[in-house]
Amino acid sequence: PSTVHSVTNVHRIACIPGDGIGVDITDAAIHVLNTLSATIGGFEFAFTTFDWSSKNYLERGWYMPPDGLEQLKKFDAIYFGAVGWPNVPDHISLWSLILPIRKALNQYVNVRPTRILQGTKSPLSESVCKPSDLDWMIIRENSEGEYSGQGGTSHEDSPYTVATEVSIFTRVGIERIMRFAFETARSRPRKKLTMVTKSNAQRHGMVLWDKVFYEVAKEYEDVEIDKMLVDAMTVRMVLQPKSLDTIVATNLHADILSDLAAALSGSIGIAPSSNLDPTRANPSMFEPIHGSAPDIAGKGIANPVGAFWSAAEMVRWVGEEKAADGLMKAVENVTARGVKTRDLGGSEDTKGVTEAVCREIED
Ligand code: GGG
Repeated sequence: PSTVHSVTNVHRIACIPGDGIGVDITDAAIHVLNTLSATIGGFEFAFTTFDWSSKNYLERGWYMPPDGLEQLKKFDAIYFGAVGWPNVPDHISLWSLILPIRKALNQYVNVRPTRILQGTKSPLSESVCKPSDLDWMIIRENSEGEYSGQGGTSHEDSPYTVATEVSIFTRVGIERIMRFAFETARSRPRKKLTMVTKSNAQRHGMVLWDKVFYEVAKEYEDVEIDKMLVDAMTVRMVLQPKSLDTIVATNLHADILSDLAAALSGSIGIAPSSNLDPTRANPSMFEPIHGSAPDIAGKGIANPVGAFWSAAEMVRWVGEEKAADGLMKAVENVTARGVKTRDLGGSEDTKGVTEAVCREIED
């Protein structure tokens, strides 16, 4: 008799639940991912959880141990919950955890897809935005710009305090994000890329940003392009959502625009993000875009959909395309049936939505 060998791919995942509802939704995501691998078969996840949080910082004085970044390099991907807690200044928590990880692991692209899921609604009226009108792919530069961390403060605690926050834009940094954005736009049906800038007021970095955009555009003649100032862009997102498809913007601009995008698609609770090292030399990191929401932390009512969508993007990145599609289909079947948390107009809690998604995967 012949022996049948079944091959199981094991994907090593570092989990950093972080703070507040980050813990609630990471638990939910792990449960769903385990259900997914057990149901589909052929792959599994080996999760290692790291308690790198503001609680840790308040008790021990550090978020990550000194070799934390080296530890993360041993994994295939990182799943991140949220960071931020009332007793720790936000710039300390961000600069102790999430920003060093993005920078050290060369995650220079942040991808933020936005669309209206079945059974959910945009706050925009139907005359402006039918469900199919809002389908955007926001590409955020994730390594430099306004988040370069350069600057300083002098004459502190005096009326003459001076603080500088230096935005750094490099040709290499701009070129690589533009190429990623053009490739993304080319891969989508509409082949359309809108570049966001503020080069009328910011006359150095943003002018270089524009210049490199038009240079790279010459390599992508099949992609339709346009340019928007960031202030006008907010208006266009609200009044003409259908006119947009792929969007590329700086670290700060895309951070702000993607929160607006999430709200226009129904709730910030559904929005996913992928921090990618496209070279794949380092693990990429997947996290919902929402923060730690201390006011509802531990109450079991956080919306886990952004966490599931981020998990689906992670599953796709590690090569399990079919499973990723299956997970997103399960999530949308659940929202379509009206099983939703309160932010989406439903009455379910985190556990109710999570169990419903698991049952949908198993069916
Ligand atoms: N899960 C995302 C999170 O914790 N976000 C907190 C935040 O403000 N992040 C800033 C950023 O994404 O740059």
